[in-house]
Amino acid sequence: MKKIKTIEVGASLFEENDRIAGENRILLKKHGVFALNVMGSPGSGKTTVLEKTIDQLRKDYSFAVIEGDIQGSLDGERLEKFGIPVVQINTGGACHLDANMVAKGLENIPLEDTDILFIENVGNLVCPAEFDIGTDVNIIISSVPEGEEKPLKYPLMFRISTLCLLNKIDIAPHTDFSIANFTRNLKTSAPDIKLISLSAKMGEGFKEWTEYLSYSLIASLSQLSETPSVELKGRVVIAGLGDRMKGDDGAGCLAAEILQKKIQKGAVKVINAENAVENYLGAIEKFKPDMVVIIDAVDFGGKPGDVKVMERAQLMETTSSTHTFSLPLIIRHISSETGAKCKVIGIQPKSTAFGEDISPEVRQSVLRLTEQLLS
Ligand SMILES: Nc1nc2c(ncn2[C@@H]2O[C@H](COP(=O)(O)OP(=O)(O)OP(=O)(O)O)[C@@H](O)[C@H]2O)c(=O)[nH]1
Ligand SMILES: [Mg+2]
Repeated sequence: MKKIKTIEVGASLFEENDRIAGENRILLKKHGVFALNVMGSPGSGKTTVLEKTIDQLRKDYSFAVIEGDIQGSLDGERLEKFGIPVVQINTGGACHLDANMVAKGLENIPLEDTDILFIENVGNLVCPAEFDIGTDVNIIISSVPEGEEKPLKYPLMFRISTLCLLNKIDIAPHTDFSIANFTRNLKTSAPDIKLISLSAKMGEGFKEWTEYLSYSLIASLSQLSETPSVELKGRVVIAGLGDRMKGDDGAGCLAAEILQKKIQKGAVKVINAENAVENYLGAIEKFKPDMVVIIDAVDFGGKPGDVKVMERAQLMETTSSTHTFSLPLIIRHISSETGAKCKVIGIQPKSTAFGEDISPEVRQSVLRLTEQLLS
C-alpha cells in the first residue's frame, strides 16, 4: 500500500504569496526547523543530492522532505525509503511551488521532530525563482550537462540563491565544460553566491556540502532569538557600510544590496555607502529622515554573525574594523544636521581578510536582519 501522502493544490494568488511565505517562515522558526528550497533544471540531480545527503547525515539530524512535482510521486518514493516523513505536492501543471502549497505541505510534517526540511521545487530555472516559499535559504543545483552559461541566461535563479551546487562534475572530463568558466559566469550574475562543486553519483565534494549544511543549521539555530528588532518609524534612511573585498566587512553592503532590491521607493531610502558614507551625507540630509539606520560590521567581541543595535555612546566603546572615518563622528553630524534618530546595527564579523567571501554565519545573519527590517 502506498504510504506517501499526496496533496493536490491549485495555484494561489500571487499577491498573497509573500504574506504566506512569511507565515511559513515564522512557523518553521518556531519549531527550530532549518528549511532549504532546492531548485534546479529538470534532471540536474536534486533528488540524487537529497538521497545522498540524507543517507550520510541521518544519524546526526532528523530530516523531512516536501517534494514538488507537476504530477506523480516518483521522487517522493525514492526519499521515503530512508524512513523519513515525505509529503508529495502535485502542482497540477504549475511550474513551481508557491508559499500556499508549501503551507499545506507543512501541515503534514512533524515539525517538532524535524531538524532539516528539504523542499525540492519543480524542475525549472525560471518560475521557482519568483516565489518565496518561506525557507531559510534557496539552493540552486546546476549540473555539468546543462552547460557553463546557465548563470548568464537565468540570472535571477542564481541571484536569489545563497548556494550553488554544481553537480555531475564526474562527467566534466568527458565534455568541454570548464568549471573556471562556470565560476566566472556565476560570479557575474550572482556575486554573493557560494559555489560547491560535487558529484552526487561519486561523492566528490560532499564533505564540503555537508559541512556547509551543518554549519548553516547551527548558525540558524544560534540566531533564532538573537536578532534584535529595530522598528522603522517615519522617513527612514538605511545605509550599508563596508568593503565587499574584505570578507565579512561587506556585511552592511550585502544588507543594503538585498534591501535595495526589495524597497523601491517611498518613506524608506536605502543607500549602499560602502566605504564612503561621508559622500552620501548630502543625500541623507536632503531626504529629511526621522531615523537613520547604519548597518556595518562591528567587532564588539560577540560570536560571528551576532547582531547588536547600538547608539552613538555604545559605539564609542567598540572598534569598527576597517573604515577610515569615525562612525561616532558621522552619527553626530547626521543627528545635528537632520535631527534624525540614529542607530547602528552592528554585525560581528568572523574574518575581514582581503579577497575572502562573506562567511556563512554573517550571510545568514544579514538575511535574517533584512527580513526582520522588511517585516
Ligand atoms: N553522472 C552523474 N549523474 C548524476 C549525478 N547526479 C544525478 N545524476 C543522474 O541524473 C539523473 C537525474 O537525477 P535526479 O536526481 O532524478 O534529478 P532531479 O533534478 O531530481 O530531476 P527532476 O526531479 O525530474 O527535476 C539521474 O539519472 C541521476 O542518476 C552525478 O553526480 N553524476
Ligand atoms: Mg527530482
